[in-house]
Amino acid sequence: MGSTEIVFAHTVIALIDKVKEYIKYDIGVYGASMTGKTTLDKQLTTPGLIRPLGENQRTHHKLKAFSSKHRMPEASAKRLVSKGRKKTIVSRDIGGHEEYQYMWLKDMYERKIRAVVVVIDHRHLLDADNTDNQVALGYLVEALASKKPPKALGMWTRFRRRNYRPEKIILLANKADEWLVTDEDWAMWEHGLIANHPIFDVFREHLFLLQEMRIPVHIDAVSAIRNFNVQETLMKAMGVTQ
Ligand SMILES: Nc1nc2c(ncn2[C@@H]2O[C@H](COP(=O)(O)OP(=O)(O)O)[C@@H](O)[C@H]2O)c(=O)[nH]1
Ligand SMILES: [Mg+2]
Repeated sequence: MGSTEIVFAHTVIALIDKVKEYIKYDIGVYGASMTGKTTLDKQLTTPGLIRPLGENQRTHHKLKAFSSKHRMPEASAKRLVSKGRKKTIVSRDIGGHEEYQYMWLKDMYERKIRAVVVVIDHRHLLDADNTDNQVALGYLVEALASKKPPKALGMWTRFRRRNYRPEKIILLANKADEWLVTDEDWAMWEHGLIANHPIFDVFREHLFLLQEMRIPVHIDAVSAIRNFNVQETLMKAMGVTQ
């Protein structure tokens, strides 16, 4: 190849990379109430300092007129940047209360999302009787294991999505500023061994199930409010960065 051709080839490769940045990657963000989904949504939309959200700022959805179904919040595009790479993702902020759980599945199947992001926090470490996080992950894993699209979709969409399933699960243990504190914790994280942290112990059974269903799981610690490791984890899990 002559030097002009090499320059040309490089330009084409750079152009393809640029186009790829704008190809939208659909993700679904689900998890129990108060784990930090809305904070994460805001952090991904506009990185910065996010006002702590109080108990009266829970995410809620109105019922549709003359229906028992809730109105879906709009999906929005976000630009992620990590290690000099960029990617556009699309997600929407759905509430974590039990009455909204069916909307997680509806969103997942309707938009055919590629990655399911499950947001958990450390509440089960603070109170061993609290199972909010386990219930949330369990709900999603069991729905995927059943291999049946949810009833809320309607016959036609259910038929069209009969073979759909997400490519991967990204388990984000949020509020790392509160639970990733000891030197030992940090050493684990730095060595890439965070999946061994006790915060994930209660999820092992469901994580084994996902592995057996051949759905890869990416696990990491983040802090949505501090913007710690959020974009890095998502970009790595999507395979954009190493
Ligand atoms: N310490 C800490 N608190 C957080 C973090 N992310 C969210 N929160 C707080 O957790 C609470 C619930 O957050 P929110 O985003 O509303 O959770 P959602 O119910 O899952 O949408 C709020 O008080 C947030 O300020 C974090 O990374 N660290
Ligand atoms: Mg919320």
